[in-house]
Amino acid sequence: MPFTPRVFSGIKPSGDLHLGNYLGAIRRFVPLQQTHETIYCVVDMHAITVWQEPEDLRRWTYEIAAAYIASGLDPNRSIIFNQSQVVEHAELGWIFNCVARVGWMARMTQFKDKAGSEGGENSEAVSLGLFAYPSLMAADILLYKATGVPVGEDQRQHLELTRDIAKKFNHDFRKQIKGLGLDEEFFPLTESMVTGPATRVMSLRDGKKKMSKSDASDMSTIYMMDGADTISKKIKKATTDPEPLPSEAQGLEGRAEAANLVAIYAALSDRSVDAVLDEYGGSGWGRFKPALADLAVSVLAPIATQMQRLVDDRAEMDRILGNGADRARAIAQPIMDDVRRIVGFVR
Ligand code: AQP
Repeated sequence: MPFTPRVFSGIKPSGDLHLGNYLGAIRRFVPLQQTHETIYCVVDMHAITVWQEPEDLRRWTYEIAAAYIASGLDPNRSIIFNQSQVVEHAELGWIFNCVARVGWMARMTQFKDKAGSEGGENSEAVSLGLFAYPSLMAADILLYKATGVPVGEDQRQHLELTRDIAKKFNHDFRKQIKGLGLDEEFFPLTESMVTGPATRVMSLRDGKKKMSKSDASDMSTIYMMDGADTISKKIKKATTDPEPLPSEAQGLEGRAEAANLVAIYAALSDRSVDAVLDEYGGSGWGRFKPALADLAVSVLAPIATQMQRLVDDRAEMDRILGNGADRARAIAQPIMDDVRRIVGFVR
């Protein structure tokens, strides 16, 4: 039987949401509601792989759910919830810890980056959870047999690993899967959906560094809740080179900062990089930066206002997250029942 076209994605509440999260993930979640069953999660269990103040974790959890809705996700259509409310994520994550190999995890560049920044040379100082992060991520996706995951470029390697885990599970348990009369391809080989001009938004201060929640420099990151003046100031002060904009995308090669700002403009206006350069080719930054600032404010300001309204109404947010968790569980539980039988757990 073919798998239901179903999308899963999540964001971890580990800091204030930024333009990279918006363009690389959230904005792209919205149109998928028309074509897929959509499940969007706030992955709080991933957030605690590095220390989080519990009060901040709670606040960011509400903020991300609010950002989903304020950006156009309809909670009656999409399933919106926080991961820890559906305990099956942890259960399948554990099973996948026993399917995945230590060597697979050790190759993950995100782990190497984070272990580097947390523990210096000594990657043994980081949590065990951080090391196992990708197998919990595989569980998030496969718990719903999701066929696609919209993410930014930085998550591509983790999605490859999700496919490796699905393949190994399907292979290791093929006899049991067949014996139970289930489809041989029990877990799908989920596709990563990394599309659009801004799948890797870079820091405004350093075109070689990803824009990230945990960047210490405020000026390098546009936050979704930044006010209009702050957004304009950050864009106007963004690092660039002295050259005018080229007329074709090729002319952006070797100009990381310029390429980043043009990609942001393209993604915010739903145009291609070429279309943006058609309009701005030959212009200097004095023309382009104010236009980008106006565009960013016109997209982000109404979202921020709506986010604030939603986070102020915790009762409503709790209702939405609770309802989403109930609907998520209804999909996950029958799949977990099969997994337990396949693995040989007695119930
Ligand atoms: N700079 C980015 N450009 C495009 N997409 C991005 N994403 C993150 N940064 C960029 C996408 O946002 C989604 C959620 O990411 P996450 O919060 O789960 O983890 P992350 O990728 O580690 O994000 P951060 O902001 O860098 O958080 P910290 O600093 O806490 O690690 C994913 O789809 C991701 O691709």
